[in-house]
Amino acid sequence: MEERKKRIFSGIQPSGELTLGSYMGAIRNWVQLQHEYDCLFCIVDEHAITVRQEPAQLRKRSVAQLAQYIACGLDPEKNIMFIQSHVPQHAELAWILGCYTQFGELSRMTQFKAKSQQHADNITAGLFTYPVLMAADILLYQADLVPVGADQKQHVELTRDIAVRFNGVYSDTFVLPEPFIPKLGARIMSLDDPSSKMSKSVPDGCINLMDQPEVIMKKFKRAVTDCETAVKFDQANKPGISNLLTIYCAATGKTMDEAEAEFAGQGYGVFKPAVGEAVVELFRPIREEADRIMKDKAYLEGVYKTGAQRAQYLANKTLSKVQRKIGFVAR
Ligand code: AQP
Repeated sequence: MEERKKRIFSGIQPSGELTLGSYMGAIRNWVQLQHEYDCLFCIVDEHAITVRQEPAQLRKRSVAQLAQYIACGLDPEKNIMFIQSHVPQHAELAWILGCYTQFGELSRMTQFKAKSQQHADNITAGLFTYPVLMAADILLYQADLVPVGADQKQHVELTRDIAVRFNGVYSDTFVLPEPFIPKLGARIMSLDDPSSKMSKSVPDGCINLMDQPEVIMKKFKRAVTDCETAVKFDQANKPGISNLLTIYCAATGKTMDEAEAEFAGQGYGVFKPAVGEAVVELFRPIREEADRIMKDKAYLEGVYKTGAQRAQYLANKTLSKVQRKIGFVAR
């Protein structure tokens, strides 16, 4: 039998503008990996509603995010690109997997703890079971690899635990996925507060993919650093500068040693705008291409509709197998 190519599933919530964090932690790696793997790239709108969204904004952002994926270099011919809510098998499998997930496991998820503090007035069951839906997203496609930033590692590990448990009860059903976490840029921090992750639903300290150059430059010039002058990577004592160095290296392809040597003795007044320039140049062609693609609504609709059909075909295979194994009557 011909061996199938290894498969990747990954997605981003349309819960805000795509950021430098989403780009460095996820999309940039997708662009590389699309050449070696069979890939599914999703806009996970069902995850986004685990916290309150404004409907018109959610709809607009979901389509804009697809345009931005394509502008970043993801090829809709090569990859399956779709919107999660267009493939109802995600929600169906999530229900089933929820019955194979422990309350205690979900209670230990750090993202749930952080987000329930952030949204203390609206801690929904959906926010709590978010990792089960993520497990369904991944297992539905028998993904081998899940490229994510470091913050999502715990969810991929839980996905594996659920899959191992299910396979143990019903014999091999799911491929066990591995997280793929980049060496550089796995955790980009906020420019306002280098102790917290840059997050698209917390606009302060966030660089957005679609920000205009002057906005990017302003944000970098204002970035929080320290009261020294040396441009040196030192995570513990210089978290702001270390974050900026990481961004600079990821944006330019330079090594940390090269970057430190380049700014030796120059001070932050030179370094911060240089990081800004590097990001401006990295994002400029993406922003221009995304603006162009956004004007072609028919093209985008074609991409997400075709993507959903192709995804449903694969999703159905797994879902039917699962339903049969657990004892549901065939439809
Ligand atoms: N700051 C970051 N550094 C590196 N990687 C990051 N990712 C997100 N922020 C950073 C990675 O990008 C993908 C986005 O996933 P998501 O939007 O589905 O979930 P998230 O991790 O919750 O992202 P945000 O920006 O923090 O969104 P909100 O604010 O809505 O919760 C993932 O692969 C993530 O690891």
